[in-house]
Amino acid sequence: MGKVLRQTHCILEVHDARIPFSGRNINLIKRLVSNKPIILLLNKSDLISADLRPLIRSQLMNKMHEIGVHLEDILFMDSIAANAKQAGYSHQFLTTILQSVERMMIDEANFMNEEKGHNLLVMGIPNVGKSTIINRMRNVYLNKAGKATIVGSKAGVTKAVLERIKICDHPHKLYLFDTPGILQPSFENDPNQEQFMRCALCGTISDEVIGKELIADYLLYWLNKHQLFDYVEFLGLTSPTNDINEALTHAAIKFNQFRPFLNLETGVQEQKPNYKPLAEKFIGEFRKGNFGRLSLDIDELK
Ligand SMILES: Nc1nc2c(ncn2[C@@H]2O[C@H](COP(=O)(O)OP(=O)(O)OP(=O)(O)O)[C@@H](O)[C@H]2O)c(=O)[nH]1
Ligand SMILES: [Mg+2]
Repeated sequence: MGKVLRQTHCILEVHDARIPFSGRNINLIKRLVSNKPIILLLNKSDLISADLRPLIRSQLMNKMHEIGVHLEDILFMDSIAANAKQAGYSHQFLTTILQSVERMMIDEANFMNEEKGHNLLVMGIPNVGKSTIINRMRNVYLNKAGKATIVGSKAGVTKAVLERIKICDHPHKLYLFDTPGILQPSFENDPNQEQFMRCALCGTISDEVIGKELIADYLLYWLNKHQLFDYVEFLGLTSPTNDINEALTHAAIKFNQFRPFLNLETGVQEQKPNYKPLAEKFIGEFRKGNFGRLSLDIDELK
């Protein structure tokens, strides 16, 4: 990373737009990048309400300013939208990057070498869409189809710092380094571990680490707290509940998902709700955005 950082002219920090305040490892970023320009990309913004964007933007800018980190810009990306402009991959995005790099050039006169091109480094916690962004930039700005770097729905898909991936030729050559989710999510002032659970809900921490049932329990708590009751029908309930076991038991009936177990007292084979895949189904429904465009950090927005 150190070697890559020395050759980097601009950092693209990627984070999940559903959790703009949770899990960003800003102190580590601050230490690693020193004076390099940072552009924050809030990805997966298709999953939050567009109305919240200006508020999130201004609050984050202020927060970063307070801790002495200058952000060049904050951009909302929907990297899987079919239309490139709608996805956030406009000419303006490229211009923002080039302007940031140029400012760096003025600061460090001989730092740039036009022949070798400019290097960008994509950083962020796992599963926020770093590889997707690189592939999309290459696709839009270099007009290359296919994937140069691997994408996956689970945390930890990218395993090593890869080769430079070219993403643009004109007006300058731009290269990107993909990184694995090397930044661990960071939690400060998180006494109830809510930020931690929100990160888990967004898949930035492997589900296996926390356990799917526990993540489902937090999702149920969060939906109830915000009076969002679409889950009632989805889980086959008749009314809201705070009890995840009750919720998943109803879901077991609806989806006919039971597993056999031997009752040692009676010696009879019985059926039990198969909680794990049911919890996964419930979490999956949230992750697809089917309970609405939900901003998990909404209570922290003033
Ligand atoms: N809804 C939505 N999903 C996205 C978006 N961008 C990426 N994804 C999905 O998020 C998942 C993770 O994407 P990756 O690009 O592999 O994420 P990463 O940050 O490179 O992950 P690691 O390499 O594991 O750290 C994949 O299932 C993507 O399809 C987006 O803008 N919106
Ligand atoms: Mg990746």
